Amino acid sequence: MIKKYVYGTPIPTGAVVEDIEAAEGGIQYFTELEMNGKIILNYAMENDDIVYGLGEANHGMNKRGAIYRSFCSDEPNQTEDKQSLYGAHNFLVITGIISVGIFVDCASQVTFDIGYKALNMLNIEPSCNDFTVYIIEGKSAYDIVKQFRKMIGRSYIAPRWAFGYQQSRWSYMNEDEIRTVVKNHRDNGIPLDAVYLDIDYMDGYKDFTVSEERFPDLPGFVQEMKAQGVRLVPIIDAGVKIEPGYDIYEEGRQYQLFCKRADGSDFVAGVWPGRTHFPDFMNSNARMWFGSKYKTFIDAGIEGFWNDMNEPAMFFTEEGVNEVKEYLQNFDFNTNDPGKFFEIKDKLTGISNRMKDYESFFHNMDGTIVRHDQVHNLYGANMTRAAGEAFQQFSPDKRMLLFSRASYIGAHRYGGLWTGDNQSWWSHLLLNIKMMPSLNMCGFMYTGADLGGFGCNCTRDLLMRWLGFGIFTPLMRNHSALGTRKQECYSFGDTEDFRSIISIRYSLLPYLYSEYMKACLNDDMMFKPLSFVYPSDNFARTVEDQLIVGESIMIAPVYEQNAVGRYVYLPEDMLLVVFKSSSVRRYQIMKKGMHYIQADINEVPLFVRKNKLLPLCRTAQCTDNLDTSMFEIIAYTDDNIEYMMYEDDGISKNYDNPENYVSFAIKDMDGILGAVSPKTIVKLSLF
Ligand code: MIG
Repeated sequence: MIKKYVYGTPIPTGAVVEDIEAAEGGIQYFTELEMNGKIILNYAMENDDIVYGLGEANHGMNKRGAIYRSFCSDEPNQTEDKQSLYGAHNFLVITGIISVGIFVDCASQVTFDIGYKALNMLNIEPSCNDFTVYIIEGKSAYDIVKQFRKMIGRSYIAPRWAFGYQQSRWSYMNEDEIRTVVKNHRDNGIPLDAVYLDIDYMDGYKDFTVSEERFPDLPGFVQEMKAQGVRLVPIIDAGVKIEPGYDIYEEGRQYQLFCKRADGSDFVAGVWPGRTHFPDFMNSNARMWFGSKYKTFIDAGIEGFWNDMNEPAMFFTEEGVNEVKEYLQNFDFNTNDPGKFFEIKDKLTGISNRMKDYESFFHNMDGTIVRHDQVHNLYGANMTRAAGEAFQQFSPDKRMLLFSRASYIGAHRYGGLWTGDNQSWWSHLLLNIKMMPSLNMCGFMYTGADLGGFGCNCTRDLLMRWLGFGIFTPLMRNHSALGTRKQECYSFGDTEDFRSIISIRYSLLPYLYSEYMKACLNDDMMFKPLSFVYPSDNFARTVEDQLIVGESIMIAPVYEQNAVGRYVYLPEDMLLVVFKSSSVRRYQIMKKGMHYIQADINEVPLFVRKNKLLPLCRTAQCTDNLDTSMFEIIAYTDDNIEYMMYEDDGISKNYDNPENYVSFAIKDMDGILGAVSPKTIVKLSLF
């Protein structure tokens, strides 16, 4: 049951696709206050209520105890005190004795105080009085999520090759460097499906250009890589370089497709290419225009893109720098005011992503002029939409890989997301684990974090453990920043453990892809908190570092340095499978309850649920070579069970074809349980 309440005159966000009529009367469950002319929504939480949601956000799965400010932010330093990350996903579920969902559909900033100022008070404060609220009632948190997902429409679906292992790094400077990356993977038998082109492939960081010197023949290079089973995925930045003669710049200016200042001039910010204009993604012509530019790359054989810097991130503006200059000129070096000691530093670092700059430019929303800060959270989302709609046009039958850094709910229909600039910290591995279900709740299904961490120097053990979790996430990409220690698997000496761990991913791939597809097609989640599957288990409600992945397995990643295992809570009897590689495993049936399980640095534990079945195929060096005619089956059962595996060609869009389901069944045959499937079953391990 969904009720919609409209406040003021909201700017359309495109988040909701279902037609829902506004409800009569006042909002339910929440109290509405007006303070200083601003509307605030309050909810009195019970002591035991859990609050799930907020998509890409800091802290635990349970969001209680902190303040979150939903405002797409270029925040590479994601310490625990940070209130805003790259996405703005305003959906929450409060669940305890009763369960209630709330989606605050608002194009500008919204602050969520979830028991921070007052332990049991949930306080939602949109920055303006024009927004829509959806209140969702349901019998459980999970039920509410499914209703919400249906309301916001089917999630973007990635091609199957994007489930392969992908290697990225900011600083691959030319074709030869990329050839070396691919060769090192292949020579060491480390599977690989894609390599990313970060900003250095461009000519002067100009969007939709390619440096002739460093990539003299992109179409040829794309084919050369594809012949080795490797796709190239270029980055696209939001800002367009100001450079007379550069076609994109000239067209944008000529057709008025850039964001403008109050005086009508094109807004200027300093980003990678130097002085840039921002395409007005809130304008449908600008979206069509920018989207059409991706075609150059698609014609060159490219099948995937990542959209970056679309919060939009700004290093500085001239206005901001001038303010600082003036401040410095007037700075009194004889000051004894401690406040000033810190102020000067803050003034300097404050020139990036300044609120004042966000308040100084405007969008033309097809006739309506809107100041940027009022639609800030929609900017990146509309860049994703621009690309997604363009792909639909010039590649209607073939899927493209697309994911973005900034996002708002609604963008989940056009692309996935990666969680931006994390760090090589153990705490960020844990954050990655906790974020997965929250992202799924908000519709983002093709997601993942920079494995190994983007900033800082990664250590071998951290990368191993992070991969041990990353083998389950749809986007499985190792990415690192310029200037950090080299982070490719072969950069840490011995490669055997890396080869083994990534081989597990490819064995699991048909299962993971199947569960991903079924979740997308049924508005469901692929990653669930334990409580969604075992709602009456009170201890399961408190577990935040284990996840249910699809219908058959539970994972319990090791995320602590020097750990040789971890405590795991089993909400029912399960089969522990510890993978050392795709083919080397040990098994143990474990009883419901708490256990310490051992998992060496090069081992990945997973749990097969009772009366569920896990299909595994033979590993491969890339998804194109995956043989899915033969399977090994692991099942923990004493009864007849069935598993429906979704399998299609992984690239066309005939999603709802009933032939895309393959059945695997364990059946009693003459008193013995055996496996049946249209696939060849090479090995059956029944427990
Ligand atoms: O200001 O393109 O999050 O993945 O490697 C940094 C360079 C710009 C930020 C992205 C990161 C990417 C980097 N970009």
